Amino acid sequence: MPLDNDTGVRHDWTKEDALSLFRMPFNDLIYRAQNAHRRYFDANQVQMSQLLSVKTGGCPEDCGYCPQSSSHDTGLKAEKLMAVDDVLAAARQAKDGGATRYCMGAAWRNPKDSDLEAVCAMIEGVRALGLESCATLGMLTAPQAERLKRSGLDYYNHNLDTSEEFYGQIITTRTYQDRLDTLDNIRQTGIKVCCGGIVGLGETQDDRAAMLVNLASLDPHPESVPVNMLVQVEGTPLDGVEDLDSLEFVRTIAAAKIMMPASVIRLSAGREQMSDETQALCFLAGAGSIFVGDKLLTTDNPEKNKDVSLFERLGIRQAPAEGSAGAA
Ligand code: SAM
Ligand code: DTB
Ligand code: SF4
Repeated sequence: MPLDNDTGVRHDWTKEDALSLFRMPFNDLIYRAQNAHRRYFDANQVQMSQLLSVKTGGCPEDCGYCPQSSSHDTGLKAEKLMAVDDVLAAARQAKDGGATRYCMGAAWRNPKDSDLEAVCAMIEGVRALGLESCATLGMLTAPQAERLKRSGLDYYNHNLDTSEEFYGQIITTRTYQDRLDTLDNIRQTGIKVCCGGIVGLGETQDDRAAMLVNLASLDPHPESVPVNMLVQVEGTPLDGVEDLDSLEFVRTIAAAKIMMPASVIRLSAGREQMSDETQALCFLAGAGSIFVGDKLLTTDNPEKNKDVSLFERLGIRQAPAEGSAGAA
């Protein structure tokens, strides 16, 4: 495996390199990941973001994991885009609850230009509250990304989700290349990139390694890398798939941290189903951010008192806004 350069930040990871990380003895892997984390971050701080689904359900994409796809019968009621004032009232509550970033998600294939204007008003309002802003609205054209930048958007979330090889078994309505094109459109504007994936879909370790290689090939690395554990939802094709071993999930976080040390790795969906001990191992492996609040987009997330207790028992403090060490 090539030696780290001065910064530890590399864009030339191969799948073999990544697989050898996954296959390291667990203690060695975690030790290396924790060291990588400490080069760039305070290891006892975790950043807190809060999500809101501003446009729920009825999505024309067929992502096999997602309760919001109109291809799956999950009983979720499709809703219209929320009113700006309602979003800002919820954002104010999130700020009072301690979140430093507010992430607005819409179940769209791509936004219509008219909808984008309303989302831009939400972004301006969120920033006026003193929160960082993040949006995830599906595919974007270059002019749409520029419009979001003008509204002051700090981060855009758009995931690669899995390996290119496994991708076609999970999503058929848009291609891997579509995703890379959107990511490029975002990067060009200067909006920070939040891009990661989802594990526990029935993919192999090879797929997890390949996904991380693709993420680490983005140059610069995404500033924020969400690692989602599948939340199984009845009615989706992936409901009932075999659970991923929680230690393999921790290994995925650790490998992501070693491969993208200056990026914030986000312990994302799936915390409600995780033990405190698994979450603690994720922080040890270099996860520097979580979603707080009782809900993610449509599924449950741990209640505030559980997170407060976990942070207290681990001596973890909340990271101030702009926890990222910047683009690498
Ligand atoms: N519609 C937009 C898109 O797909 O880009 C934005 C929202 S989508 C819900 C954002 C990400 O959430 C997906 O890329 C996927 O990684 C994650 N996600 C969706 N459903 C999930 C589930 N059931 N469990 C875990 N993560 C999930
Ligand atoms: C991401 O990677 N995970 C978040 C955020 N980006 C938008 C969403 C998780 C969604 C989990 C399923 C749900 O609640 O609907
Ligand atoms: Fe739609 Fe996003 Fe869900 Fe895919 S993940 S079905 S694009 S909301």
